[in-house]
Amino acid sequence: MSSLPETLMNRLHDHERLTQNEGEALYDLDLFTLGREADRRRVKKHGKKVFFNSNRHINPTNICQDICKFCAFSSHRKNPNPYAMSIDEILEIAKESTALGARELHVVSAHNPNYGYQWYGEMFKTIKEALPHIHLKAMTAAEVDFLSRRFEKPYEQVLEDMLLWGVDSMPGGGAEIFDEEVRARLCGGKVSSGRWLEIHGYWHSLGKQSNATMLFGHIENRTHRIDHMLRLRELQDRYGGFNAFIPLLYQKENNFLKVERFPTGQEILKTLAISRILLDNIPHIKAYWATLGLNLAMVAQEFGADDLDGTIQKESIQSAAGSGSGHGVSKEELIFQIKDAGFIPVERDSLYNEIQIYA
Ligand code: V47
Repeated sequence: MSSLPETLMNRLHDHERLTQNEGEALYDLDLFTLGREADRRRVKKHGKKVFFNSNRHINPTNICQDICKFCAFSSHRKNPNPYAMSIDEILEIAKESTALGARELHVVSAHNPNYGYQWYGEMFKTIKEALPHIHLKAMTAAEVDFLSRRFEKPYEQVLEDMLLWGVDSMPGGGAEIFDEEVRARLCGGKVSSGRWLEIHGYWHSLGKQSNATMLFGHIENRTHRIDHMLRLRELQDRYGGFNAFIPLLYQKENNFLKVERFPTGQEILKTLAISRILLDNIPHIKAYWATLGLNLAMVAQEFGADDLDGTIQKESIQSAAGSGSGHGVSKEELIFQIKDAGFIPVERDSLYNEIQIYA
């Protein structure tokens, strides 16, 4: 049973664009009604397809000049183990990963003041020269902002240099929660919300694509989540460059953020479903299995999500905070899970071109 005013129910059924207040009110719907609305939109866009890719995360360093309270990856965490890879080490990992089937390298670093600006260029160019077919999804807007400030270059120049270095698309990290007050408590000093959005907007204006994340389940509330989604919807109306929205569920171990209550499975599924409903202009909703766990990520496919991310091979950021994603998952397992849940597995590339449908 729903408990929403009739006018809002009608607007929801008619797929009209909902406002901040209406978005917040969606949480009052029972899970199945909300899920059905999200699923209608998902089926209209993607039928029964569930997308995944063959990828590998590489995190060249965990030495960071910023201190984000939720972060367990940085060497400021409770159990420090600072490292900084050389370009040769990164290349070795890149080669191993492609030998294991990765088509995409997701390269994200902490904000290490010891790497020079040209180091980034050399690193990406070295990978691209050795492995020209690999897709480089690299550099969050937080890193772009860090390089821009550290080396006193406009962020536009950093983004244009990334094109020259061979970066193909940008990941959605560093968005956290856009609300300025919550952000100041979580990660004051890092890229501001406005700058995060400007950086993605400029990247899109260059004809390139990216993703957008939202870190949830910590000190934010529903109002902040809806505000976050609507800021993304507004930017997407201008350039259309976001491929996927990725709600990242907060992992609580080994960091300095004090959180007392964690979201229920219902709240998590509602948040994903609402994102599918509100973000009518972002094609894909990713239920990132590394933070949700594979089981809930599969259930989320019934609640608006259509993507799981990928095989990952190795993951350091969420696993440092307690997720079970450190060693990735095999492609065969993803295919089995997707089929077993009654969906159609589709291996995609990084820009959602379909590579193989496992009917
Ligand atoms: O921005 C850090 C998050 C993000 C924690 O674009 C945490 O396809 C949960 O952005 N609990 C980086 N999350 C990862 C990221 C990402 C991941 C997968 C796919 C894509 C994509 C992007 O990890 C950070 C931050 O929000 N994070 N600590 C934590 N304790």
